[in-house]
Amino acid sequence: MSETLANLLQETRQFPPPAELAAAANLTAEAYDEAAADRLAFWERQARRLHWSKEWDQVLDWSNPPFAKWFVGGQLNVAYNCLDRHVEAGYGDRVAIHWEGEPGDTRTITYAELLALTCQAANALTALGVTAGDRVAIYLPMIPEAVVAMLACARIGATHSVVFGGFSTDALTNRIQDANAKLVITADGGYRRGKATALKATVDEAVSRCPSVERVLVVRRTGQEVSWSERDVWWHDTVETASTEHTAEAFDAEHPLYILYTSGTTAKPKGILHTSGGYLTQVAFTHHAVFDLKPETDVYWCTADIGWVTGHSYIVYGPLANGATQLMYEGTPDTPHRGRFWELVQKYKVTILYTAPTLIRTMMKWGEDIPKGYDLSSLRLLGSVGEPINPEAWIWYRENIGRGRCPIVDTWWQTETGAIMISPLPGVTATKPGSAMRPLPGVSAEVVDDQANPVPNGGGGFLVLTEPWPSMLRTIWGDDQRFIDTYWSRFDGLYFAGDGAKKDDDGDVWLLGRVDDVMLVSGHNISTTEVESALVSHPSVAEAAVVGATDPTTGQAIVAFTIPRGHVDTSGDAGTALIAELREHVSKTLGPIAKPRQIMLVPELPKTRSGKIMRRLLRDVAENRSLGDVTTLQDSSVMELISAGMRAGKSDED
Ligand code: 6R9
Repeated sequence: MSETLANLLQETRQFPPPAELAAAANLTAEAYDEAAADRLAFWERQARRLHWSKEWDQVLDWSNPPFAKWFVGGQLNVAYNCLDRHVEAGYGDRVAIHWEGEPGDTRTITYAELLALTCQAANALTALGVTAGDRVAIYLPMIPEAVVAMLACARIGATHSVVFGGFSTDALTNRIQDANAKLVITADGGYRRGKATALKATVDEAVSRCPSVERVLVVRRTGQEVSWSERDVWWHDTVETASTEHTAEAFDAEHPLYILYTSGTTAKPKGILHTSGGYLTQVAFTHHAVFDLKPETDVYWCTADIGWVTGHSYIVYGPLANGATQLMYEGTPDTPHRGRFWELVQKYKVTILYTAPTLIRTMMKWGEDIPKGYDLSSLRLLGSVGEPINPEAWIWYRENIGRGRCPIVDTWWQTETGAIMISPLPGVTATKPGSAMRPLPGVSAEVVDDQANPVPNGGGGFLVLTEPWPSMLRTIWGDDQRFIDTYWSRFDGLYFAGDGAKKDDDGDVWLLGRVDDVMLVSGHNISTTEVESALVSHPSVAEAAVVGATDPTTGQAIVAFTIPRGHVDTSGDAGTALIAELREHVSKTLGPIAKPRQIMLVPELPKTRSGKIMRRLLRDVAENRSLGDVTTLQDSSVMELISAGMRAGKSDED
């Protein structure tokens, strides 16, 4: 029998939950049993965390798969659940958002204030002709108005489509056109890396190609010069002069809440559609369960941008549905200095931090002396999302940020799943560095081989979801067939996530990267993640990206791009010696089959705007092809540096 995916990496360290946290945890091990006993009854109980204007008649309608309906017949208002009910319960004075601008300006917004702002925006949107079912594009920096705009749409039943503020005119144009948006909400600009960047100019250009757009609503953030047309209105002239009273109307549980385009690198972006009742149920439940949120005392910080699903589910809808107090930061981690994030944790006494492996590995590269300079004793729980977290990065995070005290929750999920699916429970799970561990209560996942048979413990294969879940995508906007083809056709009746995974000897799940990236070396399927983790486990390495390049003898050969840690000397002979040592290190850690043919030492890696490594571009470099489309790249000069290094032969090869 041929293997689906080799299982090379062995990791035996394990960390039980801190006793104090476990004793007061929001969820105990019983939650798994309760959900297993009756999954739908479990989700029904979670739905009761919300306020429903009308109770549902049926928990799940799965009579027409893969088109699910959750909480059929139920009605609720998503914004009411995130705002009004907390104010009505007496928590109006609780801070919802501590906001910090990149230049250092701050705002503190209570739940009562956030409600008033959202009511004003809802009234203004209505006055601009937006009604339930219309699409609204939101193209804003990380300012509180972004949250207000999303909630105002939800309040009046308009479907928002948030487009990341770093995207180009073309990306914005395509997304506005695909959704036929009637209104665009933007700002003059925003602050990033110490500079005021322009947004309005991009919108002007995009909108000239988007006949569906009737009005453009503009927040003044930087005060920079903008051109103006009849279709434009200022936020401060409309929203801030509108009434602060607005009665929220209830909408159907399956009313569309938002479209979010996945950052496809080649094909046309997919408009992932999420609806209301099931989505809000699962984001609220998971935020409560996975982050162990205590709304009275915690200060929660998710460092994602609002333009990604993590910002939607774990800055806006989950935390606000749970009445959390959170920090929101406009800028980048290195402005004005590399300690900015830790300075913010210290200043706001952040207790729960949710960030991405890319950020952790960047911090590793900058060195542990930077976080050492700050008081991080307020932290009690750390989270990770976006990519597999290499065991050494996990340990670095635990030691240098969590100071050995805080549990780490490595949360696997996707834009399509809407909410966290596989993750430790912080008061229950003994975590393993690099593993997302088990599906959450109420979630059914499996690792299967190419015949859809579950792999045994110790085996690798494809990650699938075997039962519908409340926050699942409902379709791809305007393209049901593509929804079926992309996610439901590879394995009959199963949702195929596109990720490789393995089960260890205890049955715990380890994510191994996108299956498109798996390398085929001398007949063995080797995951990029495992080789990258082996490289990162060397003390001189901060970050690594691995690709398979065509090879005349082995089919594909492993080529690794490696970023050294800050203190490491890579000049001349020292660099050559390090490369030889790293190849040996991988061979020893994973076996000779995984020994890279080539290792390049590079200063940066090509990443998407959400921080995921773009291996496709590195494959082009490794195979000496001209570079494909680099427009979704975070920093396009990175590729020139890497290609130049490759040409100069700064690598080692047998
Ligand atoms: C939330 C988000 C989804 C893809 C997903 C997987 C990767 C996310 C991960 C992870 C390993 C984790 N991914 N979390 N891989 N461990 N904890 O990132 O959504 O932008 O749609 O990306 O990200 O490959 O399939 P999205």
